[in-house]
Amino acid sequence: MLKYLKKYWIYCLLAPLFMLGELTMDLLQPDMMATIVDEGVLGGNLQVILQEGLRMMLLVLFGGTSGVLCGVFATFAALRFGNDIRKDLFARVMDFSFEQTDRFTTGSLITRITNDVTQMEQLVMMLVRSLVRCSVMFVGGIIMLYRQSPRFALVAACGLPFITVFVVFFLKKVSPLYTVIQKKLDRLNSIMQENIAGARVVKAYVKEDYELKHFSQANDELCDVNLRAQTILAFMNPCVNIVLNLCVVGVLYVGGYTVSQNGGITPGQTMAAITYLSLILMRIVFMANIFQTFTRASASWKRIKEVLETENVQQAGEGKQEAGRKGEIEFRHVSFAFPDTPDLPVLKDISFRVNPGETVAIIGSTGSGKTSLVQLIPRFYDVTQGEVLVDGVNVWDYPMQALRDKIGIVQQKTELFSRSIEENIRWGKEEAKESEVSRAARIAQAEDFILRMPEGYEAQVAEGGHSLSGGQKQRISIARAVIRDPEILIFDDSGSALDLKTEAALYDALNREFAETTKIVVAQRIASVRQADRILVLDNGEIRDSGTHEELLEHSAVYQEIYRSQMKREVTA
Ligand code: TTP
Ligand code: MG
Repeated sequence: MLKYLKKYWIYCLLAPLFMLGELTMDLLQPDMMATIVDEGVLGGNLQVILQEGLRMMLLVLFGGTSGVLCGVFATFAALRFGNDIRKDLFARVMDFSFEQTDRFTTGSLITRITNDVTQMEQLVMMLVRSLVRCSVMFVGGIIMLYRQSPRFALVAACGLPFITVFVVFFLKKVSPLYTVIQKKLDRLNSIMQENIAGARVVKAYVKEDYELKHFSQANDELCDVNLRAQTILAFMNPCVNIVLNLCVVGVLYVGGYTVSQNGGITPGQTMAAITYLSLILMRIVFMANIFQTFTRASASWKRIKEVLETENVQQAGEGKQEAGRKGEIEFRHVSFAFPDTPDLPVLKDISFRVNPGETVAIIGSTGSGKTSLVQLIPRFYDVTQGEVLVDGVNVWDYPMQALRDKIGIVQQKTELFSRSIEENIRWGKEEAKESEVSRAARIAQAEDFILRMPEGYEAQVAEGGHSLSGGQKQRISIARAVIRDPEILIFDDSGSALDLKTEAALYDALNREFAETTKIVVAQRIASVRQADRILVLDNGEIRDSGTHEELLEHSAVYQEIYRSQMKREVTA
C-alpha cells in the first residue's frame, strides 16, 4: 500500500500540515470565548470584546482556508492513489489466464476494482485528515482543558475509560461483519452482472420474477448484514453520550462549586471547559469511526492484494521460438481436463500433425471436445499431459505474445466491443490501413452487409453485439482474425450462423487469399468440412478417424453416421 502512497507523499504531508491550521482555530476559539465572557461581558470591557472578536475572526479565516486546502490535498492524494490501484488491478485481471478469471468470478473482480478500491480511498482520506485531526484535537483538548483547571481534566480522566470500554466493545462486535458484507456484495454483483448481460434470455423465458427473487434474496442478505452492523453501531452513540453528559454535569458541578467558593475558576472557563470536554470525549467516537474505516479497508486491501499478487499461472517461455513463418502444428499424446474438474478428462491421448499451409477440419458431436482442443494451441488452457508444438517448438517455450501473434482464432462465442464496425475489425491489427480493413471484410464476406448499412464501417456495434445478427457478428470476428494475417487461422464453428452459400464463399476466399496459411476449421456440418485437406473425427475426447471426406465416407463409421443423419435432414427438408 505504501508503494502506491509514496508517489503522492507531498500531498500526504501538506494535507495534515494545513489540518494543523484548522485545528489551531478549533482549539483556540473556546479559550478566546472564555476571555470575551470573563473580561468583556462580565467585566464590562467593550475594548476586550472588540479586540478578541477581531482576533477570532482572523483566526476563523485562517482556519477555514487551511481546512479547504487540507481537504483539497487529501482528496487529491486519495483519489490518485485509488486511480493507480484500479489501473494496476485491471492490468492484472487482463493478464489472468482463463482459469484464473473463472476462479475469481467476474462479479467478485468487479467488486474488487470498484467497491474495495473506494474503501481504500476512504482510508487514505481518513489517514491524512481525520487521524491527524483526532489525535491533535485529543491531546490539544486535554492540554487546553488542563489550562482552564486541572480539576476539569480530572473529570475528563474519569469519563475516558468508560467511553473507551464502550467503543472497544461495539467495535469488536461489528468488525467481523465487514468481511461478510464484502462477500455478500460479490454475490450480488455476480447476479446483477449475469442478469443484465443475459436480460434477453430472462425475458425470452419470462423469468423476470424468478430472477428478481434470486436477486432479492442476495440483496436482502446484504441488507441484513449491513443492518446488523449499523444497529450495533447505533447503540454506541447513546452510551457514549450518557458518559459525556455525566462528565458535563461533573464539570458544571466542579465549576459552579469553585466559582461560588471564589476558588479561581471563572464562569467563562467553565463554559470553555465544557466545549473542550466534548471535544476530547467525542474524539474517542471519531477514533472508533477511524477504526471502522480501517477494518473495512483492511478487509478490502486483502482482497485487492489477492488479485495484485496473483501471477498468471501460465509461465511463458523466453523466446526459444524459431525464426521464420511456417504454421506447423503438432499434438503429441495430449490429454486435457479443465482445472476445476481435474478428474473429468475432456481430451484423451490426442496425436496429430498439421503441415504448413494445410487445412484440417475437426468434426464431432457437441461436447466432444473440439473447442477444448483448439484452445490448447494459443494456450488459453494448458495440457494436462503430452505436448502441443507450433513450428516444432512446445507452446510453453514461447513468449505468450509471440505465440498468440502467430495465431488468428475466431472463437465459438463471438465477442464484439461496443465501438464502430471498423474499430472492431481493426482491433485485430491497430495499424491496419483502410484498404486492409476492407480486404479483411471482403474475405470474411462481411463487406456487402456493412456497406448496406447507412453508416457503413462507422456503424456502431451495440453492447454485446446486439445490433447485429448472429451471422453478421461471426463475419466481423472472422475479419478481425484474418486482418492479422497470421500463420495459423483457427475457426471454431465460425460458419455455424452462415447459410451454406455464404459459408462456401468464405472458404473459397480464404483458400484463395490465405493459401499458404495453416487453417483449422471446427464444424458440425459435413458441408463445412468436406473441402478440407484432412478431417479429424472427434468422439468423446478421442480422435476416432482421420482422412479426406471420401476416405472417411469409406471407412469411418462415426463419419458415415454424421453424414447419413445430415443427408437425411437435407432430404426431408
Ligand atoms: P467443448 O470442447 O466445448 O465441446 P465442443 O466444442 O466439441 O462442443 P460444441 O460442438 O457444443 O461446441 O466441451 C467439451 C467438454 O468440456 C464438455 O463436456 C464441457 C466441458 N467444458 C468445461 O468443463 N469447461 C469449459 O470451459 C468448456 C469450454 C468445456
Ligand atoms: Mg465448441
